[in-house]
Amino acid sequence: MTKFAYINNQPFPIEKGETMLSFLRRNLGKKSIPTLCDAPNLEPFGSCRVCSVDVALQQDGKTKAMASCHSPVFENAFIYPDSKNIQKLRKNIIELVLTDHPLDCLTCEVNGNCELQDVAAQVGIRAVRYPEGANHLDREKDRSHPYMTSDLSKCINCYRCVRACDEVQGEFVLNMAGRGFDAHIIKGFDQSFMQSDCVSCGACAQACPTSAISDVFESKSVVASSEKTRTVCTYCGVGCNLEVSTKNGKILSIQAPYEAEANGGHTCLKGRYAFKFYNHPDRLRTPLIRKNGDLVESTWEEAYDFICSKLTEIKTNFGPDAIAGISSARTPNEENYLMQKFMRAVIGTNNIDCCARVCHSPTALGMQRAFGTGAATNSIEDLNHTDCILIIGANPTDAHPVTGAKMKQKLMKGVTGIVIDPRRIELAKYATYHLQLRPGTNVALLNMMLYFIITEDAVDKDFVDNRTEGFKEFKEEILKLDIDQLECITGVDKHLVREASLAYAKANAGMEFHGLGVTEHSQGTFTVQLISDLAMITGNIGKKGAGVNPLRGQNNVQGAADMGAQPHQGAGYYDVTDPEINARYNTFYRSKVPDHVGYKIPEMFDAAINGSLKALWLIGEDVVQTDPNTQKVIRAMNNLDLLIVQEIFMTETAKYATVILPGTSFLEKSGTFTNGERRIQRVNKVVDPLPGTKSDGEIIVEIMNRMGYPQPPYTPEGMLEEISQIVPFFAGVTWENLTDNGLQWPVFEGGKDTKMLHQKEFKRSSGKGKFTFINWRESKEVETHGEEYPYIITTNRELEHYNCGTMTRRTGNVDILTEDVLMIHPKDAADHFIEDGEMVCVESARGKVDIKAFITDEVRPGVFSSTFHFPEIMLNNITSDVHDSEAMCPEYKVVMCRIRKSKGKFKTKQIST
Ligand SMILES: Nc1nc2c(c(=O)[nH]1)N[C@H]1C(S)=C(S)[C@@H](COP(=O)(O)OP(=O)(O)OC[C@H]3O[C@@H](n4cnc5c(=O)[nH]c(N)nc54)[C@H](O)[C@@H]3O)O[C@H]1N2
Ligand SMILES: Nc1nc2c(c(=O)[nH]1)N[C@H]1C(S)=C(S)[C@@H](COP(=O)(O)OP(=O)(O)OC[C@H]3O[C@@H](n4cnc5c(=O)[nH]c(N)nc54)[C@H](O)[C@@H]3O)O[C@H]1N2
Ligand SMILES: [Mo]
Repeated sequence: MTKFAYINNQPFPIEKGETMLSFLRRNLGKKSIPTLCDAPNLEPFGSCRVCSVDVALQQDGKTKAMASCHSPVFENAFIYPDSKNIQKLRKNIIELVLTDHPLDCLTCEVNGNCELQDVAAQVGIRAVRYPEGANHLDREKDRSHPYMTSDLSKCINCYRCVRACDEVQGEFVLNMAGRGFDAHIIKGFDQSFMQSDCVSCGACAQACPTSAISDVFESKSVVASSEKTRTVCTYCGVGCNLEVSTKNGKILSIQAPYEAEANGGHTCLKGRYAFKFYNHPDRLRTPLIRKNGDLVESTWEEAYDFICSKLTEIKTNFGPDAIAGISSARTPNEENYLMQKFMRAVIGTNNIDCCARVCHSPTALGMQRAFGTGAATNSIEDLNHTDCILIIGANPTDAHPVTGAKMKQKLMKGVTGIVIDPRRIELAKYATYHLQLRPGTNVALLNMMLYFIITEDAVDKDFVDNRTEGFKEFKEEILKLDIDQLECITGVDKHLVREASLAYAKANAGMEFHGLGVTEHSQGTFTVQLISDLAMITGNIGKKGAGVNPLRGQNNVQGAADMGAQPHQGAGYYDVTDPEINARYNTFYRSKVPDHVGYKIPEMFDAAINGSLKALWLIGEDVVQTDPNTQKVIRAMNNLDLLIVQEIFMTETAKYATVILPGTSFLEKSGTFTNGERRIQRVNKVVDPLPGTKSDGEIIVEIMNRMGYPQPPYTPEGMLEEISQIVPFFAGVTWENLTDNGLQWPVFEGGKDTKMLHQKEFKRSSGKGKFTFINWRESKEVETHGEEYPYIITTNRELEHYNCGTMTRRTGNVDILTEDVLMIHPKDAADHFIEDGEMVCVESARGKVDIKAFITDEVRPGVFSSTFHFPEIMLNNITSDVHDSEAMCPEYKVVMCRIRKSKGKFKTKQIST
């Protein structure tokens, strides 16, 4: 039965769990009640009392002032939100707050939106009666950080920054020290932002209602009077929504919209602050063509003519399969769709791939085998409904920081956490179990878990019987395993594995997350199949708070594969070799599309080296820096007749190009990105393209037309309409109905979307999930090189830098993290007389790199870890081109190496920002 409460004696229905404030704002409007200490993404606090309202138990009865933000609304409450008494109370509070605040506050033009000013105006305060009350106006400003600054003379002790740091990011850097008049905000042990453990997410700056903590602004422009555009972040697959403030075509700042479903008012430092690359002097601004060995500026006309005549010549002389394309998961769906269409319908080859190959291709394949669909089964929001979070081979607080922060919050509040990682990642510190396995032994470890779940009778029999197939054979194989041998292989205590498996199996709902520590291995696809087995055996699929959730890497890697930027499946994951599908594509594209599988990226390089591949068109992927075995990649690039690089910066790969086409960044174009939870979101153009550049979509369309294929001019609306006709799970997607929060595919005609997959049946032809047993196998890398190179080096990522780093190295992030380092355990360091900060040489069968040692017990003895963000190091000089046996994802994570002190002196080149 509906319950009512009264506002000014008018009845309004109450919703479950509402506070008085949310009840009042829902019915009277967002701005109806002034608040200071309250913020949409923080827990109610009830400290400033500005939100007070009069409440009586009966109509016009005796009232009591109550802070509405933390008082639950109750049935038959009579609320008087603007009584005379309340108006006076609010004025008094604000006046006292202002008394302890710089006196020019009411007239100052701060760079952010000043909520205090707004609230003062709203309650009718124009002057302060007791100016001599101020006691902390001489506080020092903190100018240590490239992005955030504090001027605590403006602080009103509302605790919003402290709570944002605790409740949103979970970093606990900010605190209130002192008592009474001396109460003041401190960072860490009374340090500066830079000295403290701050991760620069900016949640405090966004939360601050004055500008006591704020973003650092380049100019004095006033953000409040700027234009605002909503778009989606270009970095990782979380897909944070951004609200970008611009003035006169320049970006001033970025905030996180509170109502964004993907990130709810939060971002990391990349999303919020690392945008200045967009108009950096190093941006490519004109096409370049190689003439007599040098890259020379050209017009777009010349570049197009050159490309079209070269491609035509190669196609005529060597056939369409002598040409290949690599599409960019950094660019929108529409551009990826066009690129694969160009390769298939205009050139006539399936030689098209994208960075999913080196990333989550095993996820797509493994999950397709087990469930029929290769995408995350659940939504990130499900973290609110889970009892157990299992994270294998992923490091979310660095690589997917907004999701990582949510996980951290859950783990701190008592949700069971299981981390399976050779490194002690940040979340391992909050988890219940950390299974610190030897790199390359996931299959053995997951088999141990599956063994215990079977032998300890923790199998969800109903789910297994009704929803799956292949269990009987699977179980027989699992029971044959020798647990002691697996314990030895993985290096993880079997008792610990047993406990962790039972904790996951017995949770009401257990949610699995995985990353590259799973996929970038020779048994990557098999590991994903075992992860799927683990979810099925425990019935953790098709329900809330559960599922298999790959943390997809690039902002649009899900989308690039959905759009068909892969050689075996076209747009919508249709098998290119199926004659019926082929006929469908032929009709749709009005062109003959080949029906044999094309080259995957590593096969492209092999073909270039052996001379059968002549031309490669590469959009937004720096393969020389990021693909394994750099010297081999360089050989491939050098052996091509035509290398087209479409980029925003002169990357390591672009240096080998025959032609360079200057594209535009996400801030200069419109389209859609699909995040890791299948959410298709609108990317809206924020600023005009830099002069001389063109959007990637426009470039592809112009080349299509010049090659004789009529493709209408690029618009996101038009492209989505075309895509929705061929990609079945986009059937109901239109530019308009995506609105602000996007839609999660499959999207049906009419626009209904899907938060969770496989609720009733799986997408495989039998409708059942498939159990598969896989035995662990030592990597060839270890077998071949283990003796000569006894250490393992694996890769991780750092929060501040993104992949090849072209973008983040051209922002203030480089002031926070300046170089790649080698994590080495104290024991290994001591064995080789290596001191912290010394240069070491790490050598593998492919080559060697000089890198600075960072001694830490975050890694286990025998295992090193590093990053690949800086071209001065070029870590991939040592990685191997051994691949996942099924999906050909490189085995970046297990590289055998040896180490010695290095004589080399080295300094990272600082790019001026
Ligand atoms: N800051 C930042 N964020 C990023 C990126 C970035 O470069 N910087 N890149 C984006 C991209 S493209 C991707 S794909 C994602 C990647 O995000 P993640 O999947 O989290 O990637 P990594 O940190 O490379 O590897 C994850 C973890 O695998 C562990 N690991 C290594 N070997 C093994 C093993 O054998 N078994 C297990 N269980 N674990 C192992 C590593 O120690 C590491 O902690 O991040 C995205 N987000
Ligand atoms: N050792 C080691 N190596 C690895 C990995 C590892 O774990 N270990 N991880 C691998 C993984 S998972 C991945 S995904 C790859 C990532 O490797 P890359 O895909 O090469 O890396 P990104 O830095 O994401 O850069 C892509 C390029 O796109 C450009 N770009 C950005 N936006 C646009 C745009 O809108 N248009 C155009 N034309 N260009 C644009 C950027 O300037 C950048 O040069 O690295 C892989 N390499
Ligand atoms: Mo990736």
